[in-house]
Amino acid sequence: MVLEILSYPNKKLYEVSKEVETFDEELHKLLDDMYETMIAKDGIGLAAIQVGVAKRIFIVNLSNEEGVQDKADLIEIINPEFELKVGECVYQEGCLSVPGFYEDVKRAERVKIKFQDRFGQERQIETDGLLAVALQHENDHLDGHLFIEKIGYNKRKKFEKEYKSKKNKKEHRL
Ligand code: QAP
Ligand code: CO
Repeated sequence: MVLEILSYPNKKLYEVSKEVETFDEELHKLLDDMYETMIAKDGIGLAAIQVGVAKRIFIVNLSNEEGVQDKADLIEIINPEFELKVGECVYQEGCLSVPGFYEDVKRAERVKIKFQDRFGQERQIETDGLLAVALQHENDHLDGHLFIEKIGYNKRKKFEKEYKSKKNKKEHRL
């Protein structure tokens, strides 16, 4: 089932998500619906809070070397904890909850995270590049943060201007 994605400035997006304690059918259904929603909206990452569920869950599905977004590469992350963050990199980010806006964000270059899979099994990933960026972007959602909070003052003003202009156009159409 494709779920509705909450978008800026929905207050729910600023909530801090809670740890998952039960790895049951309901969790699996949520993960499956999140995947369907992310694919339907052309995303590469999605956190549960973006579909209104305040649980520490996100998914990431990057394209492979052939440029194919293969479900075999889907990563489901529950209760993540960063064990290492090193270096610095800048990547142009977007977010399904901030549609149509993309901006450079500075993050750690290499990360190591410890997390649980859909069965509650403990896992680890150490990575860099786009996957490291995606893990940090999605993890921020669990603490109620959006990437637009990490951009510089002038870029934030540019975002607010674009957002207000879009909102005005929408009101005009009514
Ligand atoms: C987070 O972002 C991310 O504005 C996932 O109109 C960002 O899937 C991971 C999207 C940067 C790594 C690097 C955004 C789709 C999708 C839009 C997304 C839009 C349609 C964003
Ligand atoms: Co996002």
